[in-house]
Amino acid sequence: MTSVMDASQVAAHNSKLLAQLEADYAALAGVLARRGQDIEALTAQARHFAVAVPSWGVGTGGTRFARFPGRGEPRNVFEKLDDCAVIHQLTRATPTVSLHFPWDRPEDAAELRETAAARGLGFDAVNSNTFQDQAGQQHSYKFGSLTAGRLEVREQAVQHNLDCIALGQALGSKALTVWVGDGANFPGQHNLRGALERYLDSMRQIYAGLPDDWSLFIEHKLFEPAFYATTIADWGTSFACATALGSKARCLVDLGHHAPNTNIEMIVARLAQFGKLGGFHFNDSKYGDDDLDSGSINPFQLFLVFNELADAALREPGLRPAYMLDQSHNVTDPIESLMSSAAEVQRAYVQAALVDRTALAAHQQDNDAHQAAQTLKQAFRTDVSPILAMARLRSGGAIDPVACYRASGYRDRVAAQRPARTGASSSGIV
Ligand code: PSV
Ligand code: MN
Repeated sequence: MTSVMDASQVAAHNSKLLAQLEADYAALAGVLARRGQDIEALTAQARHFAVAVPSWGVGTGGTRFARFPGRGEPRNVFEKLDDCAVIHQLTRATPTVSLHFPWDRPEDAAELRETAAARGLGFDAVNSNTFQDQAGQQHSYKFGSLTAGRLEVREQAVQHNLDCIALGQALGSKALTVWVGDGANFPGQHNLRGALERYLDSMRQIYAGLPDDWSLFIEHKLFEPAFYATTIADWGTSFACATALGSKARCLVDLGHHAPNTNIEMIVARLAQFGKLGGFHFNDSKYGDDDLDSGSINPFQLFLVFNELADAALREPGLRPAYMLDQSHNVTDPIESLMSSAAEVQRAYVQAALVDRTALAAHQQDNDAHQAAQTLKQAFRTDVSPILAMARLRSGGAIDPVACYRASGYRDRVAAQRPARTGASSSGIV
């Protein structure tokens, strides 16, 4: 495997922090032992945790007002893989990349697959894109894609998704995520029921093209770019469509795609209960689909999501939802944000494993709401940072990924190799 970062730099970084980490780890082990919990089992669990990096996340994002490019942004999918490899090398928690087509369409899929493998990376779900028009495209998606009133537009959108499946197969992916921005900006613009009927008709054709061992993830989103009625706006519609399509179709929950204050952990519990939880796009938000770093605004919500997942895993040991980040980095170095975000999602996963489920069930049975809530809070308040750092160290990563990355000078090096470009970002956004 070729490392993008010099392994000796990682080793030097770790040796400086090792004594401190060992002391913190021993102290936490003592706290957990008093609660009857084994730190080694938790560290082993943390080492198994993995979340996919979105290829579009390593480029600088923007808003609909402006984009302020970062230094050394990747200019193509191969450079994106280099950045993703740094993230995985230091965190050891991001072994796969989720690609977005046509933004990441390679000329030679085999070459891309080999390059990824050489960097220790594989591919998670591939994402189709019928929310933008591409150069040379015959029919516009201005008035919808899979739901469009005109048959030729729908056929083009279906074909794009089938092309994504073929490309994903060549790359070793096992899932297609479909998010469409289709909807209406005005009451009366289109027939609400008719749009969903056309969507289902299009999705049936895509579903028919899925290989046997593939999944189809339906991603819902409340609003934007449609501001009156989005066709796949909520988990209920997503669930109904996934059910209508068949067992390979499941729902994908992007944390930012709900109205403020929505109880997302309950959505997760419902989807898991009925066998339709396909995966996640992790990010955080305050107002809408802000695409902020995971855990940066509402880490308790993230913990509660993982608390439901931990409960569901006890009921269905085979449950394996796809974990993916989906964020837009406008003011930070994307590599730093993605490393920290992967660790925040991993943190919530470990904290959820700390919940004393026997005590929780007893408090629930006794209608002791206060102690039930405190049982969750105790797990959430536990600083599991030493477990995360030890898991990284033992897996060959960095004790402090951001510090190690900054000391490495990687951004300066790629800034010299990748001259700035104006216009669209390599993420495809803005
Ligand atoms: C839409 O807002 C979304 O969450 C979908 O997952 C897209 O594929 C992604 O963002 C990138 O724009
Ligand atoms: Mn998303």
